[in-house]
Amino acid sequence: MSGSEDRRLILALDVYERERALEIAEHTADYLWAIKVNWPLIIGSGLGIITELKQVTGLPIIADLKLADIPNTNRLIASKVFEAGADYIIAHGFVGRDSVGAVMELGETIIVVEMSHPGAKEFIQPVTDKLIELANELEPFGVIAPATRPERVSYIRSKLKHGIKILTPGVGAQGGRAGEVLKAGADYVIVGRSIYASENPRESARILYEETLGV
Ligand code: 3DU
Repeated sequence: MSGSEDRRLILALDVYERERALEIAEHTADYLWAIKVNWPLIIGSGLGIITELKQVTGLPIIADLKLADIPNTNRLIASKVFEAGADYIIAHGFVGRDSVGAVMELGETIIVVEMSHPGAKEFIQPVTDKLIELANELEPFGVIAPATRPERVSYIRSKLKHGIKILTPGVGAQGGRAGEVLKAGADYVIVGRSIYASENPRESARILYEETLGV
């Protein structure tokens, strides 16, 4: 196993229950770069789960809130979430540079430039170029791109400023493959169900981690 700086796997911990979340996090932490927390876990366990996951694993925590509101509301939400210990917040870019900027003023931000589900082709993909331009201007920590479409990840990589990371959900349950999307230019893969809903989350995380090595 390598140091955490070499790890490229992010666990999407989309369970409701605090105990289950902490147990899965503890068992898989050795193979992860970070843990991503989304609404299901925050609604099920409260915001304090961010603080606890950090304490238990020592890993960075990404709050996947997909913030998409006016600057003031984005700011009100983001300040509480960063206060709870989140290291990164995911925000939508389509709401405009002022809304994204409000989050970026408070901490490290990740902007959605394209999503992984089929419906992303309806409204998001047509404006991906604009969202990439926004990211290049604001220079966030990273962007979200679809692991289900490696050719789109290559495209986004080719347009994105050097240094902005690409994080890709959609590996496993949604059909994307870790090795393929990393080869296409992703920096990190985000995996939820294939790890937390498997018989043995630690072993599933290990297999995925091995797949990310040497790509
Ligand atoms: O499909 P999975 O179970 O591996 O979970 C993927 C996670 O990533 C989940 O939290 C989902 O809300 C998030 N996500 C996407 O799946 C696709 C996106 O474009 C953005 C986030």
